[in-house]
Amino acid sequence: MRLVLLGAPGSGKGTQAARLRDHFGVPHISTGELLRAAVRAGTPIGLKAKAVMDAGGLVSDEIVLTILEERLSAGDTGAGYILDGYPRNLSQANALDVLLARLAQPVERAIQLDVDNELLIARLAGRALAEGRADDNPESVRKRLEVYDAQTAPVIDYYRHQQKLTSVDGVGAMEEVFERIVEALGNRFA
Ligand code: B4P
Repeated sequence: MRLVLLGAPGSGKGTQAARLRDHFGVPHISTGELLRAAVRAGTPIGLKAKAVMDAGGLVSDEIVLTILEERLSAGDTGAGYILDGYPRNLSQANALDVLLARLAQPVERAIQLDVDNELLIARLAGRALAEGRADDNPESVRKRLEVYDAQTAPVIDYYRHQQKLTSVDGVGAMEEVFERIVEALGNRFA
């Protein structure tokens, strides 16, 4: 199964991707996690990315594509992958199609998690208290939601035009949302 998970910050992408990984037995590849790992490790990429991430902006396409290519070359995606947080703009969506065509692993499906802004803000405020992530402060959250509307929302139409998109209601208990996604994916991947 080769799946892209789309959704605003706080929509549950990371949460559901981890469950889908366990369910389908394919790797969960989160560009946010890869970038946070680079920041923790203090690599040159991490040093460049940190300020942008903390402010709620998008890290440059070039940097993110570099870490994604590196991750995809690990050789564990033969049975598929769950991509979480990539692509985040149309240029990344195009770059991804080129990269995956080269690897003969094109995206099969895209799932969009639909959650309204009020709930997104509440969830991220909860995570700020629980985990203290540097980009979950109110100002950065506001910026991330703006960036999502301006740059990432058009990616939804990109996959709709490719007839790969299914929108799933992301409101409800985590388990309920997970069941909706599995149902949306249908028996094809079970
Ligand atoms: P990400 O790590 O992708 O962070 P995110 O969009 O905030 O989503 P995340 O997956 O963490 O949260 P989730 O919705 O699961 O990106 C962080 C930053 O990295 C970006 O702002 C950007 O700077 C950079 N970046 C990453 N990818 C990039 C790219 N491709 N290009 C450029 N820059 C990039 O969950 C949020 C919270 O909601 C959690 O606390 C969770 O417990 C809770 N939650 C989830 N589901 C719930 C439910 N059903 N009910 C109640 N709570 C729920």
